Amino acid sequence: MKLLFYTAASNGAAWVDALSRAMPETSIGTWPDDTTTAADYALVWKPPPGLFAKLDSVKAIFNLGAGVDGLESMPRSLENVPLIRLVDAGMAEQMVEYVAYAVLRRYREFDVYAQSQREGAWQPRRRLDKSGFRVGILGIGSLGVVVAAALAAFGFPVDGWSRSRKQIPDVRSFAGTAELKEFLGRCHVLVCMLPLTAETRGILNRATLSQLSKGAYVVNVSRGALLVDEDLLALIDSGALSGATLDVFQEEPLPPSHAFWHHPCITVTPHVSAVTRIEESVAQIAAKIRRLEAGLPVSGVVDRARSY
Ligand code: OXD
Repeated sequence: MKLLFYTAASNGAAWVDALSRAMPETSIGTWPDDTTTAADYALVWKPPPGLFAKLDSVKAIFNLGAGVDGLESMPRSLENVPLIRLVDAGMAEQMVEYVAYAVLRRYREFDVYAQSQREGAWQPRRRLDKSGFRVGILGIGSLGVVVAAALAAFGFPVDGWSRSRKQIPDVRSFAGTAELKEFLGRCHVLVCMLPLTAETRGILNRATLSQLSKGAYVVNVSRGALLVDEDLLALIDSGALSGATLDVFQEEPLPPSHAFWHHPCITVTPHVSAVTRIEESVAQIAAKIRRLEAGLPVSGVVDRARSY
């Protein structure tokens, strides 16, 4: 069996090494150096358009991450080739850590205490009413469900919004455009975990962010292009929102001149909320290739009409 491998990231050698150990019977060609024989499966992360010409005979394309927006330029001729994304592969645990930290930091007002410390002021504050501190997860997919459950276990009231209604214990599910306004109006913290698609691009804009509760906080761990940066900045500066923790940006690395870097109410991290773990991911892909070869179904197949 032959695999064709490409990643736009700098850790390609570690992937190829892990793949060779997990699938010793397989030969691995890397784009663009070694593409002589037609591959059975392609494993890609943000491939250049030229690579797609090599994929028309593959049995499936594996995306080396959860979000498939890096494959937007895939030609229609490949739309019947199954596209399979990573499912969890160690990412859910990291997402829980990141989001729980951001929510608890806001809820327990650590930034206010940090300011008091800088002023040398001993200023205890009344604990915020947790039952009124509602967290909304915008995008309740395989990672969103785990994050919602973790926040509910901390005792936060949690709502989730998705295209179709979900049944999740302790989480109220809102669905579709008709229920977005009500969902937003209840959020004290909005956690964005939506996939980036033509429908969700720019969904966090002045109109939608203005519907959040007064002084709400925004956490974006999904894709930078979901957010209209200037609308977020304007709403924070006007006091309508209290701040944001942002892990993803329209341009990455975030350009040095971007206002997010130095804004006192914005925390910036460099797209690290849930990084792909190579060993877990390779084990998942190898197991799925074995199932596909045996004619069995696999999870994580992207619905091309929905783009996730
Ligand atoms: C992913 C990512 O989509 O790392 O997996 O952003």
